[in-house]
This record gives sequence, structure tokens and C-alpha cells, in this order.
Amino acid sequence: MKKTLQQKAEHILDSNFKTEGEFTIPCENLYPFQWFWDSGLIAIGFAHYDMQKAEKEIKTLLKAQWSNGFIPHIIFHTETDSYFPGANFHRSDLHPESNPKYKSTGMTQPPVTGFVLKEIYRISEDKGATLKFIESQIDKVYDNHRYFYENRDPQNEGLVYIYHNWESGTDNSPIWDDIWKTMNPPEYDFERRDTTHVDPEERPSKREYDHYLHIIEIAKANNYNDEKIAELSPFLVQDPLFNAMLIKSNESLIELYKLIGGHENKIKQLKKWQQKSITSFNDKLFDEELGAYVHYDLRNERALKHLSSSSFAPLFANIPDTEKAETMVKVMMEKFGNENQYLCASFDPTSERFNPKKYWRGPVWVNLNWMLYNGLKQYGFNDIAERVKTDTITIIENNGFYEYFDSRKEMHKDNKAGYGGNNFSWTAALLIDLLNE
Ligand code: 2M8
Repeated sequence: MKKTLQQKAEHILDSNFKTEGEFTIPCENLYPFQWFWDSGLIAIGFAHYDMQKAEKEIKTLLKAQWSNGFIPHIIFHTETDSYFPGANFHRSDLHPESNPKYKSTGMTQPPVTGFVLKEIYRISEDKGATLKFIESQIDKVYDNHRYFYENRDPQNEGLVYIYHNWESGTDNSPIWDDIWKTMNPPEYDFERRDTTHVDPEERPSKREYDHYLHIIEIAKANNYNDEKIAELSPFLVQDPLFNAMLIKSNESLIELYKLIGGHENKIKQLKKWQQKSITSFNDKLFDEELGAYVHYDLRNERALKHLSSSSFAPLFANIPDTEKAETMVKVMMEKFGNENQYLCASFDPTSERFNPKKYWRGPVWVNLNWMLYNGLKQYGFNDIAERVKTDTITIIENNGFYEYFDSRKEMHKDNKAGYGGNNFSWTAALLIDLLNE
């Protein structure tokens, strides 16, 4: 019997779930550990057919939290040298509040956990049991948000910074080229592993990796101390995608605490953070000329004026007013949405930095599409939302469950336009959600 798309997706998630350790790898070979935002998005897929696994995924992630509320971006549950840089490079033990039970990185990723808990609740058929589970975990997520506001916002603006491109999730986005121009790291000697699993044409360059490693060396030399990082890191950016995830998660935490009842102080604090964050986000990150949100380089005090799929992610977190939203959607359709392109390229297809094959420099990513779909729907842009959904399902159906896809329709003729890792977990998880909403 031929498997349906949904069955194929479930099979991928189940195969990538590791019974020992109780977490899901993003995909075989390329990413053999637990990643923060992958785990959150993966749990949404599991929630549709195996709530236990969804809960395990979140529980395992939150178990690795540090005592200061920080959640690391990779948790190295197993020993393997098939990934670089691994636990021995990152040395999370240098930080006095790191979790002694789990080796991890000393950087984080977009804080999706708050809204993921809310999504799991939405999907659940046994709301009572799910709310109990949420009650057992939610304070950890709250502590994570407190960590961000207390340690990652040196000018007290309600906007948190990231200190590494790997914290953004959009690793080699052309936006970071502007930052690399301000740096001149040593040429490190190291053995890459990613390019043994995937065509180097689809991955970042060696020189880019020099930059990535250099920032970590600076953080390590200061034992991952946040104040020191804020003072010294050459990479210090307020990222609209990252901050939108935090804001979306704030909103979800407020709603969930209300459902649980009796957490007035936390709700009050969350609302305070939320109001400040949204105001600053609109004042500082909206670029009138480009008609969408942009990144802000806090180290060099300048806006990084480029359009990427992150520019539209604030729709998912209800950040723009309707006027701004209309402007953004117009820009998105003009630049990213012509009939030769699948929605939504990860970087501006009209820019000379656009590369539709290379990772976060242009290809379509299912996690961003899922956010855009939900964001567009929230604002009533139903036709465009449907196009994002149909495009997403079509490219997966034709090519397979890849990590990313060529945005140019002409490249899809032979159904070989999926790149990076295959049988990719969040591609499967979010497809399940799209098929079942
Ligand atoms: C990619 O990033 C990792 C480093 O974190 C890598 O290239 O080795 C990114 O796409 C990131 O967003 C994602 O979480 C990770 C695992 O899927 O892979």
C-alpha cells in the first residue's frame, strides 16, 4: 500500500526519535543531537498523533536548562564525532551556572517553547491532561524569558540581542555578511563534518566557519559571561525573527497562565515585557523605506537593511498594526512572490546576495513558511496564506522531506530541488500540522 504524505511524515519523526535520551534529532548524519528550536517545532508534529512523544521532547529539552534560565541551542546527548563543532569545542562547563548533567553549547536559539506549549494545547484532544503537563513545565519557560530580559537587553529596550549567527537559526544569511566585514578572524585549522554529509555548494564557506568559531572563542575566553559577551562580542544583533518568537511566546505564556489560574504576578510581568517589546520592535526594527522589519546591529549601532523571510515573521507574533501588515505583504508579494518563485525564499530574490541553493541565503524553509502561513491568516490575508500552504505541500510532495528547497519553480522540473539533509524532522512535523489544521 502506498503511504500517504502524513504517514511518511510520521515515519520520519518516529525514526528520528531516540528512545534512549527521549529526544528527536533534526536528521540523520548531519545533525545527530537535540536542537532547541527544532525540538519545539517537532513537538507540534508529534502532538497530532503521539502526545507522549510531544511531551517527552519538551521535557528533555527543558531538563537541560541552566540554573540561570538559559536554554542551550544544542544538547549533546550522545558522543559522536560526526558533527563539528561538538561538545569538547563548545565547553558549556565553563559557565558557572551551566547544567552539570548535560553537555551543551553556550549559545541559545529562537525561544519557541512558549508558543509551542500553546500549540500543543490547541491540538490536544485531552485538554485537562495536557494542561497538567503544561503546568509542570511552564515555569521553566517563564524563567527562560526572564533570563533573556535580564541578561540580553543591555539598553533596557525590550529587545534582546543574539551574540552569534547560530543563535539566529538562519546561520549563513547574507545579512551577516555586513558583520563579517567588520571582523578579521584567524584562519582556523579544523575538520568540517557537515560537508561530508551534504554538497558543500549547499553549506556555508570555510571562511564563514572561521567567523563562527572566532565568536565562540571570545565567549569561551570569558566563560560565556553575558556581560562580557555584550561588551566584547563582534556579533551583537537584535534579530526580528528571534524577538518575534519571544513576543509570540510571551503572549502564549500569558494565555496559558490564565488557563492554569493563580499566577497574577507572572502575568503582570509578562505583560510589562510584552508591551515594551512590541513598542520598541515597531519603533526600532520597522524600516519605512523597505516596508518591512530589519535586523539591528547593536555592536555598530546601525540597521542592516536587507529583506529576508525573517522580515515578515513578526506577522506570526501580531506585532505590526494592519497598516504595516498591508505594506509588508505588498513588499513580500512584489519581491518574493512573483509567479516564478515558490513562497517564501529565505532571502530577497531581487538582491545580488541571493543564492537559491545555499542554505539560508535563498532557499525556502518549511519552519518559516509555517510561521508565515499562520501569521498571514491571523491578519486575514487568506489567499496568500493558502498559497504559502499549497507551495509548502507541493514542494515536499514532489521532492521529499528535505531541509530546504530551491525557491525557483523552473528548478523543480525533475523533482530534485530539495537540498541539505533529507528526512528532516521539522519539515515532517510542520507538514503534519498544515495537513491537519
Ligand atoms: C542549522 O544549524 C546548525 C548549527 O546550529 C548547523 O548548521 O550545524 C540551522 O538551520 C539551525 O536553524 C537548525 O536549528 C539546525 C538543526 O536543524 O541546523
